[in-house]
Amino acid sequence: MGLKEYQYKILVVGDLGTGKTSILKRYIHNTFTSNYKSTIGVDFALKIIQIDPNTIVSLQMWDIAGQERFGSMTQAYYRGAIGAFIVYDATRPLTFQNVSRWKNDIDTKVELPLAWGGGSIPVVLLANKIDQHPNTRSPKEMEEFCRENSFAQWFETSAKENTNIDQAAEYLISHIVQLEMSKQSDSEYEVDYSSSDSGKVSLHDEDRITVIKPSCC
Ligand SMILES: Nc1nc2c(ncn2[C@@H]2O[C@H](COP(=O)(O)OP(=O)(O)OP(=O)(O)O)[C@@H](O)[C@H]2O)c(=O)[nH]1
Ligand SMILES: [Mg+2]
Repeated sequence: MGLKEYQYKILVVGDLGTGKTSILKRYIHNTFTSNYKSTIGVDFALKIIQIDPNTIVSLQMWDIAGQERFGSMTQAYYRGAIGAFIVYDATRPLTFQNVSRWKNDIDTKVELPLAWGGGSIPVVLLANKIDQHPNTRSPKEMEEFCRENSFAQWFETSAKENTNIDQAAEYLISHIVQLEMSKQSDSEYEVDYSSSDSGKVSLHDEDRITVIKPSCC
């Protein structure tokens, strides 16, 4: 049996300074810095993981600057995404207030491929910086919020202390893989870099990327 490779574009969005870049740096390079260098436009990073002996998943993580706040550019950045993280800062309640606006922005601008049945992409909510401040919302409130706003799951994270970053990523990836398996049981979905629709992504498609840097870090 040949090696199957899936490629998923994952968005990381949320307000300015909530820790999106730090979460990606932790996930991909296992590093952290307290220096804040705000992302401009969009940045991206790649991570390849083997989920079983025959399956490789290649993740394109799109780190979208908080300053892009629901702006006209996000539509271009979101295109072809198959999952997302929305990050808020547990030390700054205002960043939680914008979570539903980010969710709405994603829901109105990107859909799962038609081959997967369309509909909203799975989104996982991250309450970051819990090393600095406990999440002010109880698990019950978080669950209720996620149900009402159609989040797939939520996690309390710390990029600084490496809390729940891998777990959140694993959750989202396995959720996407399950979606793909359930929707694609008849016709197998193969990665194709030549087309921009149905979740396939070309990093060189200038229609969709205005600012590209070689890596997020
Ligand atoms: N204590 C603590 N600080 C964090 C954590 N995550 C990020 N930070 C700090 O928060 C600041 C902002 O982090 P970034 O990762 O740059 O935030 P961002 O969401 O990418 O910000 P923009 O690119 O401007 O949208 C930096 O000083 C980080 O060191 C965390 O889990 N704990
Ligand atoms: Mg950033």
